[in-house]
Amino acid sequence: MPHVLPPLPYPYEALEPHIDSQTMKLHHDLHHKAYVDGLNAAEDKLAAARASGDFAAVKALSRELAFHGSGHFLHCIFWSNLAPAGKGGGGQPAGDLLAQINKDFGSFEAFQKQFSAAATTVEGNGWCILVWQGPPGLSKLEILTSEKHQVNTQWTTDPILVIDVWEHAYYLKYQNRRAEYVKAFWNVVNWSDVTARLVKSKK
Ligand code: MN3
Repeated sequence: MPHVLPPLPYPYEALEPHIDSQTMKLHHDLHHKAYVDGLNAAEDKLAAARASGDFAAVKALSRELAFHGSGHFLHCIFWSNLAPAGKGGGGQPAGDLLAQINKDFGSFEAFQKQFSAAATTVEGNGWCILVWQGPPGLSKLEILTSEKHQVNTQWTTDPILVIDVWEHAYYLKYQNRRAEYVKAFWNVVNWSDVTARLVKSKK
């Protein structure tokens, strides 16, 4: 089954003024679409290699699979992590997520400062990712960054909150002012979605 580009769960302009409509349209319709197309192409070529027994290109294809697959799946989480400000987006988390954040980071304020600092200082293209570290004995939230998203930073974790800090995610509106984009991001975080991801990961 080929992968398909999922529609945004809200209109392009829904996150204004924090994330602008033109960026959302380019980011979703062109950038995310390219990952979906690239992932399908890599899977098709790997299937052809298995059918023919010719694995001469497997090194490049494995990289394509990781690059486009990671790009596709992280963007799916990113879109669903966001919601219009004041209509599901922004504010603070509650319930299980807030309790876990307080346990692992001391307070929501301390968590938010660490996440913002980590997102702002990722070198070049990348992501800042809140993950659930699932194996028994670990069971905690951690903030990780990925400078090349084809390279996973910890294979045992589930990403539950991600921010895209590749330049295409903010350059039209914020140019080189990534810190302003990261600050605006908090106004559109959909904490219900992040909490649901945490609850599912803990099971
Ligand atoms: Mn992106």
